[in-house]
Amino acid sequence: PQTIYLSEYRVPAYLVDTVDLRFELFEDGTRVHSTLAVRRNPESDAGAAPLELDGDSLVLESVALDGKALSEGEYEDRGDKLIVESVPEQFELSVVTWIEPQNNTRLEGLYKSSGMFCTQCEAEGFRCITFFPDRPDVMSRFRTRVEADKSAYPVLLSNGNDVERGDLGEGRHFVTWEDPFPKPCYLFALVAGDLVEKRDTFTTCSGRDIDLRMYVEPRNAEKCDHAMDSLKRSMRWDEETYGREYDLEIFMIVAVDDFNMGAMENKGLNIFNSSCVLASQETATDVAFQRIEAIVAHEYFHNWSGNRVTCRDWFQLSLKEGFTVFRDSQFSADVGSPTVKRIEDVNVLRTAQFAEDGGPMAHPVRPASYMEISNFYTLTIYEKGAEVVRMIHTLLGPDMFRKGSDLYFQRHDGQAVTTDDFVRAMEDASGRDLSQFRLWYEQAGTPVLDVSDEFDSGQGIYRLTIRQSIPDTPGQTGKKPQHIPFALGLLGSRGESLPLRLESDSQDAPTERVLELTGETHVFEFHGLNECPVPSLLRQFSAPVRVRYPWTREQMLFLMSHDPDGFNRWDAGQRLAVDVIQSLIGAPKDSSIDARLVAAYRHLISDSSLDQALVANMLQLPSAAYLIELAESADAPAIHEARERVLKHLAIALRDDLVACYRRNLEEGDYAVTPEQIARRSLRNTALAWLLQINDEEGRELAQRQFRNSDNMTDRLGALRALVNSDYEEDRERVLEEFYERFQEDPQVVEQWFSVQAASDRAGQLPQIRALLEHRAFDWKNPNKIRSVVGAFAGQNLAAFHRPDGSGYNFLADQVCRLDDSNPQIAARLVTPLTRWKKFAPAHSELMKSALERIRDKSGLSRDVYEVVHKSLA
Ligand code: B3K
Ligand code: ZN
Repeated sequence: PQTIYLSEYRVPAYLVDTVDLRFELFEDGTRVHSTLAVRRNPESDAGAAPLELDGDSLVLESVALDGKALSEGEYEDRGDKLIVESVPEQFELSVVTWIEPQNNTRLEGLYKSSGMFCTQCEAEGFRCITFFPDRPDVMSRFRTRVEADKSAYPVLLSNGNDVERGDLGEGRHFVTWEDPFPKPCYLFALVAGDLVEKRDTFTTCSGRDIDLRMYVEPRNAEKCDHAMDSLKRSMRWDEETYGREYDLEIFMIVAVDDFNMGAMENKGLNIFNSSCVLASQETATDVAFQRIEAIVAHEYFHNWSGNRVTCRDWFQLSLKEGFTVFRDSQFSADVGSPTVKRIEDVNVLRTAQFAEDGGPMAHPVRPASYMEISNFYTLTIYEKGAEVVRMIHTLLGPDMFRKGSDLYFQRHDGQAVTTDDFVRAMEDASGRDLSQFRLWYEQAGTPVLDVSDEFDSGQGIYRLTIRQSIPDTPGQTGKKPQHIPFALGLLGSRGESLPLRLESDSQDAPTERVLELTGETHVFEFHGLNECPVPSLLRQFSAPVRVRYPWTREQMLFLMSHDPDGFNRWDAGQRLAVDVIQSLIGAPKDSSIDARLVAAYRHLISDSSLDQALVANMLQLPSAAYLIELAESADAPAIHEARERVLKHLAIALRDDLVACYRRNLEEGDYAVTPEQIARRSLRNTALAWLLQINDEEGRELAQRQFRNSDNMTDRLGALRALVNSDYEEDRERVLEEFYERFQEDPQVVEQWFSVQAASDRAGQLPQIRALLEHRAFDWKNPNKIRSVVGAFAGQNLAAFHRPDGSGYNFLADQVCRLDDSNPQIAARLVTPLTRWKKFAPAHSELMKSALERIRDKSGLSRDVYEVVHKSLA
């Protein structure tokens, strides 16, 4: 496969002003008629170059130029390109292609999912529909006519407004859609199916009534309310927070079962993975409710950050993704608990994005090259990209940031631009110089901050030294220091916040500051202190960096209960738990566990005056994945064992407190997804999980009762998970069976049922995983099912995946090879755990590497998997 370089970007030689599409949908294939109004790009120096259109898996039926059919000598069909050698300055090109959506298992372009037609065009799926300059800097106005059998496909949708509809005879009908906004073809969408429609309206800030419509299969009609409410909240929030009003008369959401990712922001017609949009109290957990709200918001926010202002090329992907993730996380923080939202985001970032940034696929937020763009929809582009925008927000402050975003939207409305344009708008609006800050887009790798301190009691000066370094990553060495906002506070011995008096300061200094690190080393002196303070570093995780500081356990315990920054309280607790678990890795079985950890957890569990949402998060021990990420040479089974030991130790010591905590959090009114109720459910389910780790009979009874009687999926699944992960083998079998019996008709619930098993070291050993793959509810064509079994096994069931005999690795390699032919995008995603082979102790890493080599040697490897595997082995 070829590598594409940012440095080779050239403006398009031809532009397409309008696109007229006509789809004839049939059961054995689809005929696509396309007419493009093409003209030479005045900004291109390519002159009278041949016209080149992208294509993939198309059967070309005819080509005509200005209404005149071209004969075969007048164009060249190379499969991946249609080339017309000589074209006038301005012309109309008509192309007819034949495609087979019913056989499309890659789920890119036009395909079928449970009987309906749907599309996925980002990044390069439109070329699987018709020949077209498939690049985001070609923006066109689309008119789309969809024709299909009326009884099988009563609903026919595309972008924009429906302008015409009618019957065609022989039981067929058509609808024509017109999208007034020029857009790149990756935002094109088409849906045809037998769907029910849910309607609502939203009145915008300027008083326009927007038609909101959700389209789902009839059996899902009752699972739309939450998404619809989330949509209305998002629309209001974007008006209030960013001054962004919706621009079309209709906004549509469609749910489809077979989808490669979460959802897609097609103009006016968002398409969602069913699991990211459908919810009811009985079938969706709190986590699912929150995820749906966040994804609905994310896709909606793209209407401005992505659609009205789009990307010039795919290297700029984070322009829309990083910014939109930042926007959706602000939204979630505003409608829920800001501290908890920050904790969740940082957990993902530190566990998974840091691992990516330290591994063989590490790349900058704005990559310089790629082979397959689908592989670059990564945690770095999305989450680190969002952190970069968050840092701009921190450096500029909310008001200047808003001025910057206003300027960005106004200046670039209707354009395809770069991350640099975004930063420039922020600079121009605020007057700040972000030239060094731009390195965050160019340099890969997680910066490390080595922090040391000393207290000069004679002068009352606390001296903080911060040294910055950025590790080498593939293809990048000798990096320059970056511009890092570093928020901190200092605490006195009674837990009080001390004034941060930098030398030059007057008397009333603030108790929190954002220091700006720009050089390799900085020394900060804080004056007027009577005692050595306890530093609270990197509050709110103000930058995506690793902080190294020689914390003592006393300091961690102190911050855990005194830091006014909720995020840092949680972080101190995590650090303490990490420290305790790490000290037990490979230690003798009878080595003691620090009693202060137990005392700290007891305090958290029993003091109900604490913020319960924060407590619910503080009780979660650091995940095995995070502990692996922190390790130099990870011994996964030993890490898993040490973590389990600590958990059991805590559960035994706190047994009575856990039962009391469970009972205290039992009562609540009608089910609602509020931070308070989420915290209660989380606390009681954590208590259950812990009690079942120590075979507690009372816990077992509580779990069984909760499993049968709960009125919501959070509690039912919590009880199921606790029982499945216990030693009560008969209970495990029984509840799994009962659960399946009850919910077998609901794919979203069956997915959860699969992943509870696949992620469990009790229910998810290899023979059981193989049995799940044979289960009648499993479907190799459905990405959600694959993720819930194979993905959950390799990503969450670390004990089983990292078995010393390498069987877990080989299993994964087999599944990747199997999927590579049918769905390369999903196959390439599944490889991820193996790409981390260098992180593990030699016995494991050798076996992981040879599993990768087996994948590499498969014949006819897709470009997607090729890139990941070859870069990982390099
Ligand atoms: N923009 C899409 C992701 C498309 C992925 C293509 N492989 C969803 C989103 O980020 O909103
Ligand atoms: Zn997005």
